Amino acid sequence: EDGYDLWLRYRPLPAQARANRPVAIVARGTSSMMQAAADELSRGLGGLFATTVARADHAGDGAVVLARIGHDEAASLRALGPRLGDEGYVVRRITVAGRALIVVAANDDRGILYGSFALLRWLQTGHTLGAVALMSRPKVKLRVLDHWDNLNGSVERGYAGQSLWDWWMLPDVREPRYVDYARANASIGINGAVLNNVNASASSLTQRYIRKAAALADIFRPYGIKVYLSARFSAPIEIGHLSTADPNDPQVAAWWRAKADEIYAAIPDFGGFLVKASSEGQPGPQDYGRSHADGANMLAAALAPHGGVVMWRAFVYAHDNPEDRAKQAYDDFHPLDGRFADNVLVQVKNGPIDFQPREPFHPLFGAMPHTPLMIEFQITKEYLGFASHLVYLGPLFEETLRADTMAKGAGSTVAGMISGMAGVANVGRDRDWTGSIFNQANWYAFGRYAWDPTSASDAIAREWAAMTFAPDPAVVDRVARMMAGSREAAVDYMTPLGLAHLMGTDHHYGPAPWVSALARPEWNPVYYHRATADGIGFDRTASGSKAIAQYAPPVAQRLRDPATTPERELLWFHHLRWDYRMPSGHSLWEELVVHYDRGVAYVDQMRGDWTALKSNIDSERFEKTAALLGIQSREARWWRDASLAYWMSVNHLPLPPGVRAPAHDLAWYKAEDFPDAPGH
Ligand code: BDP
Repeated sequence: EDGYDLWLRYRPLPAQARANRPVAIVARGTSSMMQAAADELSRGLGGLFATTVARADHAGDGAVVLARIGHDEAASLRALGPRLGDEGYVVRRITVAGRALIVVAANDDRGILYGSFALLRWLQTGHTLGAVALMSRPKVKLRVLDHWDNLNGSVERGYAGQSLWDWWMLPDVREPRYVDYARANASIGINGAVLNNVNASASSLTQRYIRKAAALADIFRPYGIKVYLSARFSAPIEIGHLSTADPNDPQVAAWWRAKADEIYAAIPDFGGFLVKASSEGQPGPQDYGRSHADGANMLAAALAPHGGVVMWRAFVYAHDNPEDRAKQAYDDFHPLDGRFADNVLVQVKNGPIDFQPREPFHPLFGAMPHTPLMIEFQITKEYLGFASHLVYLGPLFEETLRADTMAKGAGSTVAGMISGMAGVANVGRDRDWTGSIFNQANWYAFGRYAWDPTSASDAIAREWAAMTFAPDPAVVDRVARMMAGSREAAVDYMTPLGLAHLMGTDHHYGPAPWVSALARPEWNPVYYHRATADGIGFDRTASGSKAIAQYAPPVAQRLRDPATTPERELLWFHHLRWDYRMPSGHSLWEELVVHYDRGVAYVDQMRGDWTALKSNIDSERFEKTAALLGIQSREARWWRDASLAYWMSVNHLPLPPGVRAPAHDLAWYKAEDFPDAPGH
């Protein structure tokens, strides 16, 4: 097995679980989505029960029936309709006219599609058909993958091969892989895909590329996935031959209206635009002295007649913000609350800097009560060891989503205030899609969290492990245990106690806390850690950048004092002396060392766990994962050693007794280079 089948493997269930066999699949409807659901059940149930489960018109005893709620075999479920809303489903074993049926019902075909996948998941995770009783509806409306794919086939921050989209061959060649991509997304409830990089090329909005995007939209449609495009703000100049892209210029607005009309003529259910503007050198409204709201609303007006939305990113920082990069998004966007059009969502990264192994929640959550917000997570592991390190992101998603902004009193969680969730995709052309088997879990977990942001990461890990390997407790327990602490381990060996942005220049691979000479201050790791002979950390209190004032008063109050700041975020908010006393009794320096060593030890433990699973896992997936864990174990040590060597060169402190010295001197680590690193 090479991992191509993801979590949709449908290998035969153990014999005793195959007792109650489904005999046929009956679809009460002819839409392409209903067909997709029935086909998936036929494939899935056929595989799981090691038999052929054919489509039929008559719902005999033992059939699986797909029906709209209140109709046909789902007539008796009518009362559940209001509880399912859009996209929700119910799967029940009911008796209709003396026949025992499994009914998958929903208000819409999308719900039936999701219910079908839920039924398969139920079986794949070791439950029996006879006991099925499922009901669920998504808590978040927009559940979107953002592909940072370029038109030349490369993927920004992609570590799983080239782009899935073969722009050259599209729209004519419709690879089966596109369908499998859509199936995988539908199985976890993802309902949108932004096809191209946020650092967008205007060409993606030309007629040539619209036709190609339309072909993908046609393939994805039966799976409930809408296509979106990243729009380059200066496209009216580059492909429209106007002299300006000023959002207040009527000609510019007219150009975007015509462009939207053209796109909708080819893709009637086009989702809308994702926009990175006035950010990291991208063109935007600020080039013309206009605000983000002016820019977003102009695009929103073009899409509104067609029902499309604008996902406007709040990832902005500029070189003339000398004080603290972490503050800028809030400073730019908070004053605009309530000024965005109804079909604009402001898309905010989970933390205020940039997808670090750990960040506190972004202060815009809770600060934009009159603006629909989307949260953006990175599924691809740009700052987390690329594709090679085993880092399960469930706990990262969970930590941010459960964070209490206190904006409207206790319980104002991030999860409760989002209208959409975007994940920067980690998929590419690798046979296993994501560069490793365990990276598939991050795609999976993202979808499950987008469906229900109050999910528990451990439950998702267990589900994924059962589907991906086997619903055998011996396998699931061990795999889930490996995953559970893997993100914390990466934080420990890379950026413990609230440190951030210490990675190598450009590629963001490996340790480089010493880098200090890059043109813009906020590109340098030293800007973030501020280590001196006296202490370490970024003072964001009133005596420093005052960034904590961007949080609601009860949160800010807690962050003001290092003693009440969560330890995991300590050096994010405070600059402390190396001999600062930690609750453990250790000095800050000793505590840092403990964390580095803990991270390394966890990786070794994961290796041990994996080795113990050898007889339970097919050889191809076993061997590749084992090799990657070997890389991770070496690189966790490298991170630890390079970091300690550097901190010691700054603080001149000895290592605590009994602690292993770095394998090399600092000069050795500084000389490391990675000409072959993706993204260099
Ligand atoms: C950073 C990436 C960069 C992206 C940028 C973004 O390093 O490649 O373009 O975020 O989100 O994480 O726009």
